[in-house]
Amino acid sequence: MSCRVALCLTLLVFLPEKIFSSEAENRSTSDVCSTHTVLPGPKGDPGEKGDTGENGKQGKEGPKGLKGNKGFVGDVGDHGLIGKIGPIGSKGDKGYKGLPGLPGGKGKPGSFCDCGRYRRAVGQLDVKVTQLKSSLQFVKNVIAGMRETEDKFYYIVKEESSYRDAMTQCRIRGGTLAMPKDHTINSLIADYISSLGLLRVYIGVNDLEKEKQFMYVDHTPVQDYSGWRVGEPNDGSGHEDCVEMLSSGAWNDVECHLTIYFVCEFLKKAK
Ligand code: GN1
Ligand code: CA
Ligand code: CA
Repeated sequence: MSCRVALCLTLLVFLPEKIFSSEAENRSTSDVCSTHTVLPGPKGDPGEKGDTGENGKQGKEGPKGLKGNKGFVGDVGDHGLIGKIGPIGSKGDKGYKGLPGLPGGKGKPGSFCDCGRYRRAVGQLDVKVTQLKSSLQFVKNVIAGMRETEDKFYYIVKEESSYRDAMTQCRIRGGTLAMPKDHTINSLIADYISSLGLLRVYIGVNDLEKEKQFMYVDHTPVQDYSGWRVGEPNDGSGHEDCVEMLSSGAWNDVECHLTIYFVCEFLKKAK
């Protein structure tokens, strides 16, 4: 058997039938084997076992599983923090009445009472208490409402008085009617009048001794400084010999029987 015939037989035995379905391959074999008649040889041994195939593709996602069983009871939690103090409780009921105390000791024997004498003494004390109350009220008013400079206190007395009564009231309290001798003191008194909501007070200036010769109550003449309102002093009625200060600080001569409040001054240290 020639080499060509052997090749032809080998092809016929071992090549799968599918190969012959191809027209091109068919034609080629026919060309090789067309001139010889051949018989098939014995069946060969089975080939070696093929290699392990590649891993298959990942399967599709399965359907949702059934709901699991209820879990076991959890562990006991940590001890909680102490709670806030609660609101104050309502008042308790009134307690029972206590037992009566022991009786007191026997008093000393009484003495003869001179009641008329005691009543008179009590009456006199009442008068004194009234006077003291009045003085205390004055002191309270003074402390609460007075003004001061380095060497003097000024106090407006809210008692409507004639000029002479006003002079007396200041004197019995240890002072005089106020004598504004410069602009600073004049302004201080004016502010004081305004702060009390007043319009006018007597000051310690007058021409009682000699008409048109205005003097302070310490007998010094009004000279270097004065606070006359425009047109004053005019001796308006022919009897205007006393002087008032208005809340603006301006001075005006008025009749001395006019009853108005007044301003006193008190020296801090006796000269
Ligand atoms: C006042 O009220 P009348 O006008 O007569 C004042 C006088 C003044 C005058 C100024 C009691 O007088 O002292 O000079 O205004 N009299 C009184 O116009 O306030
Ligand atoms: Ca006058
Ligand atoms: Ca006047």
